[in-house]
Amino acid sequence: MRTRAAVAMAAGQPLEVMEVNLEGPRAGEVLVEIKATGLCHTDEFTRSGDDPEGIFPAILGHEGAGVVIEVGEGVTTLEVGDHVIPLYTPECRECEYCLNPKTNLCQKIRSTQGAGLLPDGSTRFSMLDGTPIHHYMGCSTFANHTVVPEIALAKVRKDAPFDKICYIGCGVTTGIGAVINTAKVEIGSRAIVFGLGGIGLNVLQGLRLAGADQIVGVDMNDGKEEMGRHFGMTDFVNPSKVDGDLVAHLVELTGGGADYTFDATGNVGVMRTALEAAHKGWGESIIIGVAPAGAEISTRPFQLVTGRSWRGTAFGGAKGRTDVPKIVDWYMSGKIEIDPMITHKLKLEDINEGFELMHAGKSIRAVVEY
Ligand code: NAD
Ligand code: AHE
Ligand code: ZN
Ligand code: ZN
Repeated sequence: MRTRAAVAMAAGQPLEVMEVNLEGPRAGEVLVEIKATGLCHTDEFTRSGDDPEGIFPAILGHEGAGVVIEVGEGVTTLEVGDHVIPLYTPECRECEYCLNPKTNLCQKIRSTQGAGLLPDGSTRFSMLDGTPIHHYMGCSTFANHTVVPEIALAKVRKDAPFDKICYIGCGVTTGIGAVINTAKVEIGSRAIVFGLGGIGLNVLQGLRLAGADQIVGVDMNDGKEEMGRHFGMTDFVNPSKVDGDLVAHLVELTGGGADYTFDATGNVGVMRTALEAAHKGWGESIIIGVAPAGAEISTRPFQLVTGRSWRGTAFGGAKGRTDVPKIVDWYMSGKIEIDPMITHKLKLEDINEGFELMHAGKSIRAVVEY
C-alpha cells in the first residue's frame, strides 16, 4: 500500500512529507493506522543528528495511537479494529528481562529495533523509487500507517481519544512511571524536577499522585512556572535568577537536599546538579533525559560515598502491554490529566513547525492528527 509520512532524509534536515510504500505485516506483525502522534524531544534528538543510533532515511515518531487494520500470520492477541498504542519498549513476556520484575527493558527485538529494522531484519517502508526507509524505535508514528511487532502494541479501550492517549506512548508514562515504578516515591517526600517540558510536567503529576510534600521545579524558562504549578509544583526555581551556587540554593530550599531528584533535560551539567542536590545519606537522583553522542556524566565519587545514588529510567520503568492500558484508564477516570499539556495540534504537512515550537519553548506537546 501507499501511505503518507514525514521522512527524516538526513541528520539536521527538516522532515519531508511524502507518499511512501508500505508492505503488509509479516508473521508476528500488525498493520496499524496511526490516528495521532505526539512530538517528543527524543524525536528531535535523533532528527538533529545527536543520536548515536540515528539512521537515515527513517520515519521517526514513537508517541502514537491508532487502530489495527491487518494482522500477520500467528498474531493471537490483537484483531482488526482494536485500538492500540505502539511501544518502543516492547513486552514479550518471555525473555529474561520480561521475567524479571526489576526491569522493563524487554530485549527480544532490541538489536533489530536499534538498527531501524523489524525483527526479521528487513524494513516495510520504502520511497517510491524503491530506496528502503528505516523504522524508528520500532514505532515510526510519523506515518499514517505503520507495521509494528505484536509484542510492541498495547491494546487500549476504544472510548479513549487518540489525540490525548498518544502521549501515553511516551511522555505521560515516562514521567509518571519514573516516580511510581523507578523511584517508588513515598508519601511526604521532597523532590526536585529539572526541566518542565513534556516529561518533567508528568514527573510533577506523578509526584502529586505519590503524595510528595514538596515538589520543586527547575527550568530556565519562566513561562513554565504556571503549568508547573497546575501539575503540583510547590516551588519554582529559575537557575539564571539564583545568586551563587544552584546546588547550595536547592539544598537549602529542601531542608538539606531532596529525597528524590529527576533530570528531564538531557543536559549532563544539569544531571550533576540533580545528583548533588539529592539528600546526603539517602537521596536518589533519576536520569530521564537523553544526552547527545559523546556526552558523559561526572561528579566527585564522594557524592556517592556519602549516600546519594544515581539511577536511570527508560519509559518510566513501565512494562508496556500490562501498564499502558491501566494508564489510559487513569486518564479516562480523571486520576491523571493530559489535556492542558497538548498545547498544539498540527497537520502532518506542518510537522516541522512542531519542532520549531519545541525549540522556542512555546509548546509542551504538539500533536499531529492524521
Ligand atoms: P522538552 O523540550 O519538552 O522539555 C525540556 C525542558 O527542559 C524545557 O522546559 C527546557 O526549558 C528545560 N531545560 C533545558 N535546559 C535546561 C537547564 N539547563 N536547566 C533547567 N531546565 C532546562 O523535552 P521533553 O520531551 O520533556 O524531553 C526531556 C528529555 O527527556 C529529553 O532529553 C528527552 O530525550 C528525554 N526523554 C527520555 C525518556 C526516557 O525514557 N528516558 C522518554 C522521553 C523523553
Ligand atoms: N539511542 C540513544 C538512546 C536513546 C534512549 O535512551 N532512548 C530511551 C527512550 S527515550 C524516549 O523518548 C530508551 O528507551 N532507552 C532504552 C533503549 O534500549 O533504547 C543512544 O544514546 O544511543
Ligand atoms: Zn519520547
Ligand atoms: Zn521480553
